[in-house]
Amino acid sequence: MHCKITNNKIKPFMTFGRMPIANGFINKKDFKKEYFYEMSVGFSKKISLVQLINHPKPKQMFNNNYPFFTGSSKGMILHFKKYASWIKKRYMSEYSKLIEIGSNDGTFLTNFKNTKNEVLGIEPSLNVAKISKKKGIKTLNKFFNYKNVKRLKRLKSKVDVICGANVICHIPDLKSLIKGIDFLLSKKGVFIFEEPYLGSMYKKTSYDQIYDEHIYIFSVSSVKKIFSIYGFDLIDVLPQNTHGGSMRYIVSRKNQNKVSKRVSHQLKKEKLNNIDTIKGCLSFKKKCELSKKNLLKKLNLFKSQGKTIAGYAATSKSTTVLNYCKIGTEFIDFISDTTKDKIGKYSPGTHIPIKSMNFFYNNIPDVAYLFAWNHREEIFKKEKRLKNSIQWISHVKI
Ligand code: JHZ
Repeated sequence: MHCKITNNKIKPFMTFGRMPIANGFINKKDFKKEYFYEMSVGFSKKISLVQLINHPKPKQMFNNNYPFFTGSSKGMILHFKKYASWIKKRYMSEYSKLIEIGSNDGTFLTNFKNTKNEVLGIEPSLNVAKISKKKGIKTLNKFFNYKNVKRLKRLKSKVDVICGANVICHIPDLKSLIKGIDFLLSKKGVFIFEEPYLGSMYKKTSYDQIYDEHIYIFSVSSVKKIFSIYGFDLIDVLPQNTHGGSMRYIVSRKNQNKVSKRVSHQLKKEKLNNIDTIKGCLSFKKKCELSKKNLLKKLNLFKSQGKTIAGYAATSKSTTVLNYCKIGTEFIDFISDTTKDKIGKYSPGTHIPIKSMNFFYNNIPDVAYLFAWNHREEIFKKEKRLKNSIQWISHVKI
């Protein structure tokens, strides 16, 4: 077991058992050929990085029927609008060039319409890339890696901003990603990305951030160490509320931009909370085991009281909760979701039927498991009418 970046030995610290593809919502006829792998996590001491030990190949996950659309949350649409205007103000001028890695349905890049900026989205899943193209956004349907990027000769050393959100942790070969960034980025250019934050995951015991697509759970310590190997500085960090607690990282070529005090401040905080050592991993493992025990106790109690339970939002994260805790239709009758591509299918591994939101409103359960706990404000606002008549639960505090 070796670190995907340093090739040093890594310390496995927890297994979640047999896992299917997190976004592999499945038709009944395909149950028998469902793919599983052992989902374990390890810690690379040299770069303080939490990473998956085994995972499916990127093409198994980011295929032409990828069922996650960034625009499925109003809160995220607003977040990306603000993110875009922050980037424009801080790092761009009238004619700057920008590339987004994993541009999905174009939710972020649409904010650059009606500007003179040259923007390009790079997105491997054809179905979502098509939506972005329909919005008039220039989109390259490819994985962002050095092999594909070096073909963009016209943009060599010309791009002022390369960015991504909830996507860099999806890329197993970070070396190739950074080589691609090195090829495209201008001398003073910046690479900005935001991802679920290890510190928030530890704090909330939100172990459902770990699934096949999330190969790495980054922290300020790990990002600083990874990029310094390749001649880049971590110049700023900004905590975000999105996805249950994320961190925005800003990286640039060595000694080209001033390093903000926020970096050393966050590093100190991480040291204090054992986020940069195996100690943090081991206490997280204990908290996960306790969380699983408590959740099963709670669900068994509801069932003994004859209560009905349904899931709200068939998130990728729910695949980890359901498979790790072994929760199937004996507990949860159905999960309702707004995504057309998921409705009518079954949850990966545990085969709970995925239904529409109308089905939920016509079959109001006694208890709703909020799998999209990260969107709770948006959802509770929308479900005001049901907020107090249903008992809402989750494995994290909601
Ligand atoms: P949401 C995905 O994770 C996958 P998921 C990915 N790997 C990642 O990193 C994050 O996003 C960013 C439904 N929903 O955003 C729609 C409702 O039904 O927590 C979607 O199916 N009603 C790229 O899947 C799902 O939730 C609602 O009101 O864990 C999206 O869940 C809302 C707001 C969402 O991401």
